[in-house]
Amino acid sequence: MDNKSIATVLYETADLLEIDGQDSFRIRSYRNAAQAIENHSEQIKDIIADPKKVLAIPGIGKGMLQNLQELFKDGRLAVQAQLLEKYHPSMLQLLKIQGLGPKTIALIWSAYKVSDVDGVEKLAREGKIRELPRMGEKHEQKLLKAIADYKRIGGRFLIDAAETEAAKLTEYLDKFPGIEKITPAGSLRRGRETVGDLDILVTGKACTTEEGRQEAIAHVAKYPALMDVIASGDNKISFRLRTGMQVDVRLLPPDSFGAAMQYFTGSKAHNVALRQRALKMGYTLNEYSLAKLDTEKPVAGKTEEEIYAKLKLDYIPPEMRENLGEIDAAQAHTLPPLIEQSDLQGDVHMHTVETDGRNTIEEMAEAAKARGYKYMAITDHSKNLAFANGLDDQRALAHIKRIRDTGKKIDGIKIFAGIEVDILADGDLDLSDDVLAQMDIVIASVHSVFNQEPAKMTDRLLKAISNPNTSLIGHPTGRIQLRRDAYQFDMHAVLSAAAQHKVAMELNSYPDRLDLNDVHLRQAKQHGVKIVINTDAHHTSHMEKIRYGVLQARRAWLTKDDVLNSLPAPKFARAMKHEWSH
Ligand code: DGT
Ligand code: CA
Ligand code: CA
Ligand code: ZN
Repeated sequence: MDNKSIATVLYETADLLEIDGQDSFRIRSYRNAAQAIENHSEQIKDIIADPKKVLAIPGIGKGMLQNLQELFKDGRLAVQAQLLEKYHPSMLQLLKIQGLGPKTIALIWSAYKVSDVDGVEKLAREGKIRELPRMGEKHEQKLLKAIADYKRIGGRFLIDAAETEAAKLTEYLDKFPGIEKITPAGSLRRGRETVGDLDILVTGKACTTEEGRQEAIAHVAKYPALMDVIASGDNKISFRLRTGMQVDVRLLPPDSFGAAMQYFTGSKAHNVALRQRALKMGYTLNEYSLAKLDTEKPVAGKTEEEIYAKLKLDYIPPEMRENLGEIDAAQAHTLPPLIEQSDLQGDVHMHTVETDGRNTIEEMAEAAKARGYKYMAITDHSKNLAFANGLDDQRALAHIKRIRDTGKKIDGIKIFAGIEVDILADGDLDLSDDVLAQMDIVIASVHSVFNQEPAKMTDRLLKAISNPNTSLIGHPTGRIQLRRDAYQFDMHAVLSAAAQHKVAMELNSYPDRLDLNDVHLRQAKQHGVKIVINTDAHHTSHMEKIRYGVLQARRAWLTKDDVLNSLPAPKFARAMKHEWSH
């Protein structure tokens, strides 16, 4: 259990205690401890055996120490478990709704004994929330909107969160003797930008007998981060994690593993098309095997490769399985060679302590070099982003000098001096043209005034693109997944202008950004617009997020030729000055 998971349990317990009407001192002690642990640099799991060290953390007393020891011993807190039993685990879902705090939830519970999202929505629709003390029609409307928002995005998770949960569960499952192979399938394997639920497939000796499967399922049910079991059968268990994420674990005999991988990786649309093809060829295809239609004799099932081969198709990478032409291309042997992470020679959107980053130029450069990059760029913010301590003309010039001086001192990696300059509300760039002209790379980004009329936003972007200093547009749609929608503009007009001016579009690898997304990337490619895949790293540890960007690029069928930062440094430098050539 890492510090974040511990903090989550303590925060939840505090909320449940509040719903239960317990005294505020006790509630506060849980919140304080959660906050202290969340911000503590050392992992509690590494010091739990040494009570003195744990007690030295401000906000943690003897009672909380006992709680932590219990959490590590049993994987849960008895206080929390009892409260969840009293109010039902769905209470934790309710707490996730914006603006619906423990006090209101307690009020609703005491009046109506309702503790789930659908139940509360029904009460609000029936006008029963406004009848509660201190509540009115306005509260009720706000609550309905919050529930709608929650339902629209609440069920989905960012890809990195899904990946982390899958890795933790895999580590746990791996400890069970009869389980030999564990693989995530579903949308996570296809690299979708968000994930609805986790689909985990396991196989091994335990999966070959009824008794083995039941033992394995019992083991899964004891997973410490599990909140409640939704359904459990002969070869499947579905459950919800404390984080709210839902998981399906399926147990399969080794002979069916490939068929199951194929089926549960999806997408559903890809599967439907593939099954139609199978039928035409005289086969049936399901999660157990590809079999002869007439004799039902299996002809493939152990691996995905043999299934695609039997269907006379080249192997289709999971990221492409969306029924967007990949089956025809696989038949015609024209699947493109998708870009790979190892094709990237540099990461060229990074921040340092000069603005809102956490590391120095040197530290970022060493980290980029350690990743094997041939080049990188430091691109700090401009002055319009005042809260990030953005650079004015003078500081920007001093900063690029520092970047270039650092570059002279560090061998083995080329450091480009750049800027992420704000696109102001009227489309002007935030720094003077002669300063921008001295940069190796100019990333122009919108960071403010997101709610312009679409026509105005389009003009704003077109003006930024036509500035001769602009090399690429940073996170071009401005969306923050699960939190903020993209600003509205005419993508077609913007991509046409980008192609004309040879201004590239960024694919920002930050898991909550991931824009351009797969759909827009495909459009960009059709327009002949080149892409740069960046991390927008604000810390050396962020550079690894590049893989999420690469996944989206692969989902859009991009190859090396579409991505400028797969070029060697000199050609890349020219591409940032509008000379695109591969
Ligand atoms: P998600 O969870 O919403 O992010 O998306 P997926 O793709 O993981 O969808 P999920 O979890 O409902 O199902 C996992 C895979 O199982 C899906 O990608 C394809 C397969 N599958 C599910 N339902 C059907 C179905 O009705 N027909 C077929 N052919 N395949 C299905
Ligand atoms: Ca899924
Ligand atoms: Ca599923
Ligand atoms: Zn930015």
